Amino acid sequence: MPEQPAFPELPEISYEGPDSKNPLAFRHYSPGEVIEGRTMRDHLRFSVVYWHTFRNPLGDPFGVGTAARPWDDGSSSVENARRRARAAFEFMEKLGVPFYAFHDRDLAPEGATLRESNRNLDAVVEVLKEEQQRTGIRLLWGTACLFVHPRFVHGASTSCNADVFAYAAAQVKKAMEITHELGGEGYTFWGGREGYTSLLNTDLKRELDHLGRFLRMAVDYRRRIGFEGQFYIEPKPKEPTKHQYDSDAAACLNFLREYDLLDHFKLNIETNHATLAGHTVEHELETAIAAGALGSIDANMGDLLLGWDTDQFPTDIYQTTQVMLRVLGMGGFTSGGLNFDAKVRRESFEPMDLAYAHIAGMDTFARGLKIAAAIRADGRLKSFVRERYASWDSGIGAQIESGEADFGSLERYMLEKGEVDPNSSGRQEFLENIINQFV
Ligand code: XUL
Ligand code: CO
Repeated sequence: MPEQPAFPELPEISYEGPDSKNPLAFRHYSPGEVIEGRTMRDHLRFSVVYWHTFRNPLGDPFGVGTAARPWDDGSSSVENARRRARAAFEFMEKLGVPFYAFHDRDLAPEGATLRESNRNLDAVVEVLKEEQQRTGIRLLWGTACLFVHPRFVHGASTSCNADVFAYAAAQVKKAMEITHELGGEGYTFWGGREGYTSLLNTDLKRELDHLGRFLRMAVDYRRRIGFEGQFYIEPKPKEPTKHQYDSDAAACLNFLREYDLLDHFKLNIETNHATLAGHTVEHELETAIAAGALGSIDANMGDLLLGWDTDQFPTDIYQTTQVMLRVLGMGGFTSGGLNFDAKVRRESFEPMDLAYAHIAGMDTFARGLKIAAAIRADGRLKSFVRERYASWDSGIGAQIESGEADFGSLERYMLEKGEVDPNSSGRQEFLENIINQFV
């Protein structure tokens, strides 16, 4: 802990139950409470993101940053970065969050050379290691920032300039090393500028091949250093580029299959990226789960009236219920978790807003978890769906599913039968009302 606390007004947050009016308490997140055989802490695996929570100045395209962060002197000194790391752990410890996640460049300032940047990073990793040991807080995943610096103007591994590919490789190599050193449970690849803004100047096939080559090198290097954390790809359709190659879960899965990388990666699904892609988050989760590839979740939400990645703290109980239904349905997280890739609004600029935002996000997910478990225990939703597909459990349906049937046998079957059995109603409104009974 820093000598002077960074968050003097923040106590350790504890569970006080649904009736508490204390804004600095959990109403639903009771870490030790067991649901479906696991504690809430282990189901939810909350993680604080370093970039938004400790580095985002809260600017927007029309105005400068507003964030008041008294522990941060605003300089890009290594000393400031080390002090910031202590403040981050004080915050996470008081909140009772078990994990965090970072980009290399959030942690430490970029130096004049790669060598200097690496040295800066090592100086901060030293503090992170101490703080992890002191608090027991662990690293959910690390990643490299391959999109802020002007050298990445045309992308990183998909840049038209081979030197940029080389720089990105060197940077990811170091980011993987520090993630490994800190015992990280995963490593994420988000294609910050891996895409294009105009096809007129773009060799799409060549860029995709380069991205495939880059990820293959990462897989090879992971083996070299014995890093066993899970690799994730994080889909996002656009922003900053007009088209990002890892645009949605289906595009990522197709890419990974095409480049024979599917055994080495899972997906990190982010709510607001799903909605930017024109999908619901539950669609993206189900697509990933169907391929056995849901790894982790960047938990946030968007704003229906704004068409960009607003990265808001998740406070929509209906949505967290939908997410937790899928997470419980797949048997829970293994390496992944609920990583709050979310930032407070520009208007919420005081340090305590960071606490209120995380408490809100954690309680909203805890409530979603409880509701999802109740819906599952009730069983009506599941049995409706099972019933809806009952024609596949025996007879002609079972023959089709097992591969026994062919076009000839199906024609014979239908010629004899004449017409299909009547369809039954989809009962959407009836089902929506069942969900509402629990929310
Ligand atoms: C950007 C985004 C990233 C990744 C990590 O929209 O979600 O912060 O989560 O690079
Ligand atoms: Co994200």
